[in-house]
Amino acid sequence: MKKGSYWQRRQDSVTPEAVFRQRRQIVQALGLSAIGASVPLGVQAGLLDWLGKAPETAPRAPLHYQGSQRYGIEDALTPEDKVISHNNFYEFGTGKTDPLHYAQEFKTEPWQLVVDGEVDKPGSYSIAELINQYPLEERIYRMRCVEAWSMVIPWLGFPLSQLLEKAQPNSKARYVAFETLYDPEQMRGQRSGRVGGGINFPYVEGLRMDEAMHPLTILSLGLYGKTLPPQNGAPVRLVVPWKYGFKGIKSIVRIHLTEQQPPTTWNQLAPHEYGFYANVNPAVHHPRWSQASERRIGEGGLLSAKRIATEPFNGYGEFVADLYQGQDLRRDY
Ligand SMILES: Nc1nc2c(c(=O)[nH]1)N[C@H]1C(S)=C(S)[C@@H](COP(=O)(O)O)O[C@H]1N2
Ligand SMILES: [Mo]
Repeated sequence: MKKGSYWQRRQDSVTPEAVFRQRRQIVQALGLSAIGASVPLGVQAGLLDWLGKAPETAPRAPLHYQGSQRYGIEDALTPEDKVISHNNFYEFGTGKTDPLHYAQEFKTEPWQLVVDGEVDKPGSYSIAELINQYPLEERIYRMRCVEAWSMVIPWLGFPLSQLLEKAQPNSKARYVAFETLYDPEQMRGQRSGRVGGGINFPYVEGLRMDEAMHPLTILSLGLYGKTLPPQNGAPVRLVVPWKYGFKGIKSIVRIHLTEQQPPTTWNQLAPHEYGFYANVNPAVHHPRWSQASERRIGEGGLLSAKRIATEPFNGYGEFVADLYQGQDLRRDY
């Protein structure tokens, strides 16, 4: 990790809320409320992005945090209404707005996060215990979904390394496995293969030990100054900004240190399409689409969403490329 190469900034001068209000006024003035049927499909996504829609979401508590870091990324924040209404959370359905619609009753209290496996000091922690033990900071990170859309999100969290150090990994600990809650009664996507996209739940993810200990890897408990909404993975989720979004497992109940590389959900479902590493890489394409560029959610004009070039390691190469020295990242995709 290079020191002093990031810069700090609290927030964009124009708040997302102000932008949102403005757009609503323009839309009303133009009488555009009935947009849809007559607009070609390719144009609709960008148009809907631009118009926005006020998301109704479960109440969120403000969180205390210290400092805000961007790690070299100067992009404008994605407006909060986009961050909390365009989601991937297959436990609540495969559609981008399914999590917003179906996760609002999700119970995130009480909640216990178990840390066990190859450690000397296993434990189980409530969310309050985590917040009291580890000071939260704001991390403004790009998030690049493997589906070629992206956002810039102000997360609140703390380095995963702090929690792992407390557990005291033993000499066998080479990987870290993560597991989402399994609760079909609450999660409609876990009740049938169709709604949940054929995933074998619970959703599981994994990192190599050095990736898990990297200072950019955080456990997040909030975004935009408040606790996470359920659709973004409340009460605690992983954020690994140089990897595709699917590595950022949501609503975690267990962190398990292992000797062997753990199975991961998308790799199990389609091994030729999704690897264990899943580092953002514009030179290695998904078999069914290019990874050279991405659609930045919430940006672009009325008739076209903004497409930007995808960067190696999602723009975080100066901090993380060293982790993969000597590795062929075309094979280890
Ligand atoms: N448990 C679980 N975690 C998950 C997913 C999921 O379906 N289930 N989707 C992943 C994918 S594909 C992405 S892109 C991100 C999306 O995070 P966001 O909805 O907060 O933007 O969450 C990841 N974490
Ligand atoms: Mo994703």
